[in-house]
Amino acid sequence: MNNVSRRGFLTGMVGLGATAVLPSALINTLMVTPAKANTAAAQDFKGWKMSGAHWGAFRARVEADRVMEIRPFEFDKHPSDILKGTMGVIYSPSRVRYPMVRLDWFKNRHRSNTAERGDNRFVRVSWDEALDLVYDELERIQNTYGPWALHTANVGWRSVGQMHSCGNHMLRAVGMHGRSVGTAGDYSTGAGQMILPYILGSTEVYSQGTSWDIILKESNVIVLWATDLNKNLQVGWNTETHEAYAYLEQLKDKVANKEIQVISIDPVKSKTQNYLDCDHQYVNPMTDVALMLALAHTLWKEDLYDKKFLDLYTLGFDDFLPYLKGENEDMVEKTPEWAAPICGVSADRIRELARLFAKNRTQIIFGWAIQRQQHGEQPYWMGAILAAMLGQIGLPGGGVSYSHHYSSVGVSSSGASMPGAFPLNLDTGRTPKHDNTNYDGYSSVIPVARAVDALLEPGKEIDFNGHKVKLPPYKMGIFTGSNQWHRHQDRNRMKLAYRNIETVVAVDYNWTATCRFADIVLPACTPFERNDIDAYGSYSNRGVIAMHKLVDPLYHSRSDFDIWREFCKRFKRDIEYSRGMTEMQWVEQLYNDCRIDNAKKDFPMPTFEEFWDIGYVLFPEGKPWVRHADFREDPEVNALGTPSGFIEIFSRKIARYGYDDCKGHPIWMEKAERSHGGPNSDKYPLWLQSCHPNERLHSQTCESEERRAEYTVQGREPVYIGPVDAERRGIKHGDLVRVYNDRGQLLAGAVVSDNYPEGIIRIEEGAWYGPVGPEIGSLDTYGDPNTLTLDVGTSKLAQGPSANTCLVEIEKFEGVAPPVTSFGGPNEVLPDGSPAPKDRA
Ligand SMILES: Nc1nc2c(c(=O)[nH]1)N[C@H]1C(S)=C(S)[C@@H](COP(=O)(O)OP(=O)(O)OC[C@H]3O[C@@H](n4cnc5c(=O)[nH]c(N)nc54)[C@H](O)[C@@H]3O)O[C@H]1N2
Ligand SMILES: Nc1nc2c(c(=O)[nH]1)N[C@H]1C(S)=C(S)[C@@H](COP(=O)(O)OP(=O)(O)OC[C@H]3O[C@@H](n4cnc5c(=O)[nH]c(N)nc54)[C@H](O)[C@@H]3O)O[C@H]1N2
Ligand SMILES: [Mo]
Repeated sequence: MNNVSRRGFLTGMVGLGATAVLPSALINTLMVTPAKANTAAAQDFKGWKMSGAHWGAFRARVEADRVMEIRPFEFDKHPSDILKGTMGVIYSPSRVRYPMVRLDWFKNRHRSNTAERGDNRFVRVSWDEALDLVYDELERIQNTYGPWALHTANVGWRSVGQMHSCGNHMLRAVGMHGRSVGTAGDYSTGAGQMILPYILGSTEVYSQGTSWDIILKESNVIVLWATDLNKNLQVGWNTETHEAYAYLEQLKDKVANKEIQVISIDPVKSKTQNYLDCDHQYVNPMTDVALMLALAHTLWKEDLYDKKFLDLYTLGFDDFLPYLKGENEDMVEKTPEWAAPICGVSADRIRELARLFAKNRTQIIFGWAIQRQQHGEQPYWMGAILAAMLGQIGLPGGGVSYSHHYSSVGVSSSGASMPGAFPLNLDTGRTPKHDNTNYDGYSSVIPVARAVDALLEPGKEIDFNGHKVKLPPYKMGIFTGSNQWHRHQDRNRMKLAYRNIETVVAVDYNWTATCRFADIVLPACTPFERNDIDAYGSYSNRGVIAMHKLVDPLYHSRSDFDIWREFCKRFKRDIEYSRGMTEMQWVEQLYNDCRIDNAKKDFPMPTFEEFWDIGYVLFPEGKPWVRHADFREDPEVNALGTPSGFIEIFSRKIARYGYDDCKGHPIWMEKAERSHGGPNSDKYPLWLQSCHPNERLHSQTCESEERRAEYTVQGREPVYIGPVDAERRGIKHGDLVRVYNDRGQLLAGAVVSDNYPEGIIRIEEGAWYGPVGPEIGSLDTYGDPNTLTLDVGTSKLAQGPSANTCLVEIEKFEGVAPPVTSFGGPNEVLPDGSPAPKDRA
């Protein structure tokens, strides 16, 4: 999700949010004294610098150009432990120290032996050499092939900071040179963001949700459906405030006092379920649609559904009902008795839940993992239908949400404007050096998760959201601010695919597997080695944060801005690229533009100098807000963005596409592989869920040695397993294990936990890939779950990633374990292949 798309949704949201009208005097107080903060603590930070990360704002004590200590920003009352990994990112032994070129590429350029990719032998070059190589390659690509041969894959969790947003820098600079193949969608919500505009009129996944104040006051029942708030609210798209945790504390009290009943519908006992000590409703993995259909069936059969709501606000219930009744498609009635053996919830319990939801003010809250699986569109659609049948959409504390686990959604927006970003597009009227729009019949935009397919099935035509996409067999890829060799599924398939690509450029500050599998690696500095500015609170718009440069760029690293400006010198467009401005001039301008905007909205801000000195500006909380309330109030005036303006239970538009895996209404479909009696479970009985890490942000901070020491087992990534499955295989807590299927194999360290029922294990995504060697099938020495995951699109509609559709087996590892190869950077060699001397500066 690049900066533009996510902020784009936010801008839309701000318009809907309430603008707080408060006396200026109060705002001024809030500007200088953090609201609700421990002000005594603020005094201790004299001389400390301020910065921010996805995992929170912080203060840093710096001495003699070295960061000595990091502490959470005093406004942050629920700082995340991920902060503990920050110093280990800066001072990681895995830092990219110099521009590096893969040995065989150094010798043979684009005709290199691509099967050697991943052997990690690299030659050090100067910055000038490296940027010349990148430039020469781009010239060659544009002259020999054209824009279809270049893939710019910037979509990822690049660091916070509006000025240095590294994807923007790469896209603007490379865009000045020539056009390329871009991406649509993202790995987070591939299926969700495509399906929900047809059903509810917006992506919903990136929308502000009903305020927690209101939920806590009005809801009697909260259904946490596949969502782990306490774990996932640790990070935000902009510098995270962690304000949502204050509401989770209140919710915990209300659960204890039996004021609100919370039910977590999840195959595992989540961190949130444990924290709230709320009800846990087990469900077999990937079978939620069957459970939802049976809930809907009960509501219909027992006449518990809201006919008036369906009449006034929805379309197509009558087209859906025959499927529920078993009068078409599979001719099976979707009774609780039908669903029970599929989803593992008893028929009586299903009826009980349906009655409970109908009788109470019920707020359904979905997470995103449930759509990161095959047919991931279906549970979201069926969830909306369930909420529509309950008739509470648009009521305070009722209805359905798809975003409350993300970036403090549900904390009311202040209504203030946030700073803009360094532009990613060319300035108006400018064209690229190679002004070629001829893609030779290939698509210029491909679904992001199908980028590996493009290399393996060149020219293949696929369906995507109502149109055809012809996959371009691109020859060169540029990665920045994303770690493709963590985020994408099925490593061995990737290895094969990458043999078909001539040149890969990676820009990063730490030597990820994406660097290891690249040809030219450019060392960026970390966000803590440059000056920047960021929004504080992605949806709450709580304030603006200064990101003071803590130390100078380490080794030979440079800021992304400096890297791409130097690149642009090669075709004399560096002044145009930077608009002749320095880093600090940009930071100041982004602040001042924001200040002008906010003055108009009666949110006064101090001068830039004052702001930079204090380190932050804070705005007061906005008014609580109810999602879809305006639509409920007047569905004609405030029509939804769906084709009809109503909630679409049946979508004529999707039906017309004629897809077999996403029809006109939600359908229960079997998966390619599924545990608990589903396909392939005889051979591989365990479902591997690769949820988002509690300890990290994806692959970020995995490079921190101190942080890793806190959670690894025998130096390997943990695999969480239940006691029954562990005992059956003779596996004990702390054992080294091999996890495998037909797609790959990895080593991990067993953590036996009661949170995991039989047939379910977890390895968190983002564990750094460390193969023994470049060969296909090679053992991963550390525990990247994407060594094992399935790489298929969710459906013809969204083509999203299906990481959570994955079966494996696990065994105790016997023998001598190979050392972990993931960390510590490249094996530096001289051009003749001999080891480079260790002591070079
Ligand atoms: N199996 C499985 N796979 C998954 C998921 C899953 O649930 N299961 N989840 C998916 C999801 S939702 C997501 S969002 C993706 C995340 O995938 P990514 O966004 O690719 O993951 P990150 O680890 O955050 O990678 C960001 C990279 O950018 C680098 N970086 C950070 N800041 C800068 C900067 O300023 N400049 C430069 N040049 N580089 C920088 C970091 O060092 C890091 O290598 O993973 C997806 N993959
Ligand atoms: N600490 C931390 N927080 C993060 C991130 C991070 O890397 N670290 N990443 C951020 C990003 S980019 C994203 S996209 C979000 C991801 O947010 P999500 O995708 O919602 O997060 P996950 O942790 O993968 O899964 C949430 C829950 O879904 C459950 N689940 C999985 N499959 C099923 C199923 O088939 N049925 C049911 N009922 N439940 C299921 C899991 O057991 C888990 O408890 O998190 C964000 N927050
Ligand atoms: Mo994500």
